[in-house]
Amino acid sequence: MENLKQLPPNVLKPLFNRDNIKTSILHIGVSNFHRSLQAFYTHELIERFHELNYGICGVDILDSSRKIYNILKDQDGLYTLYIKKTNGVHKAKIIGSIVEYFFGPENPMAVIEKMASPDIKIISLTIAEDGYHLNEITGEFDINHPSVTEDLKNPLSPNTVFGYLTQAFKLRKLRGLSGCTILSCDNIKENGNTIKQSFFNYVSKVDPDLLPWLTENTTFPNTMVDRITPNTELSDIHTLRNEFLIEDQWPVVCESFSQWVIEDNFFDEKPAWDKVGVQFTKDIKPFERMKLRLLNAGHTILGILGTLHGYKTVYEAAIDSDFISLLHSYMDKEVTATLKNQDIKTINDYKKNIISRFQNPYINDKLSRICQESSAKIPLFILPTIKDQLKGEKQIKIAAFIIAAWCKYNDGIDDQNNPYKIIDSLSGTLIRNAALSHQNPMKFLETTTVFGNLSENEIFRNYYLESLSLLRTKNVKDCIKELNALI
Ligand code: CS2
Repeated sequence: MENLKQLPPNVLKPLFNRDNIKTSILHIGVSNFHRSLQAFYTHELIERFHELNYGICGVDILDSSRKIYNILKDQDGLYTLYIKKTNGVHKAKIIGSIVEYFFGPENPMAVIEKMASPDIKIISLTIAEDGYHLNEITGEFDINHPSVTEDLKNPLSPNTVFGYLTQAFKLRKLRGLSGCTILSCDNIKENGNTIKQSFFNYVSKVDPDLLPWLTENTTFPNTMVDRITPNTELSDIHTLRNEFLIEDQWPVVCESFSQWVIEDNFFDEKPAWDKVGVQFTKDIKPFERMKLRLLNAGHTILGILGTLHGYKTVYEAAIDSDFISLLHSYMDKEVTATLKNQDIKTINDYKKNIISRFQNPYINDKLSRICQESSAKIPLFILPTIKDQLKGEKQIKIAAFIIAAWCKYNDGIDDQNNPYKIIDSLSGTLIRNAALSHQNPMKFLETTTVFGNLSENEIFRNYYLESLSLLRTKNVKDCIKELNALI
């Protein structure tokens, strides 16, 4: 804190006294993304509107988060948001909204007590797709997941978010306190409904008597979250040190664009985030669909095709005119018709904006980040478009090509003959089925944990098989050119 005063004038410092801030938001999963979006908006609210009651208490519950916990503890919760505009204007802004920090593996009871505190009005979370323990196809909660079974054995020393929430709400109920809002900020479909489904499923197994109380005392707004936040590179740490004289062990880099839309369904009072640009809405679906099916799918497309070609960053793929022309066609011809209840001007502006965001030369967003956990992303970003198109206009040629390219991606070698690593919790299955697909091309599509029964659809199957055989004989760039000429 004291060090802030020594920073040069080109650094934006918090214009508020952090000692006066009370925490009423508890956030689980202090990821880069949390720090670039929710903590940023909350900082703005505190700074510009003196809302001193909305400080954030950060919580991490996984042992793998020990590093960020130690660093933020060391830095008094402060960190730099390094905002990089497309035009080369970069800002270094010190974010001061995280004023407390707890670490579950060190002291689970302290976390549970804090969650149960009546001061906490919102428990928000970014726990990533796999933190929900839901099967995308069956929609069922995975009660046999090792972390879940551990929790059932040791409820007072939980591993999962659901274990923590259960203990905290049991205490609230016992003490005659009220509940609060549970705000998922993960980039998944209907994140509020999803966390509710997982949590209630968990509670119905461990403590069914708590369910009626929870139903009365909690709400789960859905949210749409958007800000491209690449992994922090050592070079960012060095630049901040050299150009801004900031010693930050783990700054966060992001683009200047940001969007956070929240369903207006809070249990208690809500922070006036709308004063600083957050949108509250009755119906989140049109926003969410637009974002997942355009931006995230666009990323996945550049990620898979770009990696196959040998590119390393989103930027490289996004300035390749063949790639961008395919992406345009995908958005216009396959996705747009599926974006119900969203006006066409908003959709067109969004599409245009996406391309220029991808073309930001200063955001060193690695394709390896984008391709990580594709088995969780593709069912969210691309399969819903395919399903809707199969019910409607049946334009799925590019989507089928992408799925076929993903099969080839799982061979793990690019068109320059360089190997790359496949980081995916299903990597074993994906790699095996991709290998088998050299003899039996349907094999990969029959990975039902990802695709459900899509392989049974004849229209899709035919496009997919056609694409896969093309991809097996030509390099990806030529395939893209050929496809572009056809559509
Ligand atoms: C990316 C997202 O992980 C991915 O595949 O598409 O992390 C994306 O950068 C964010 O959702 C942007 O809001």
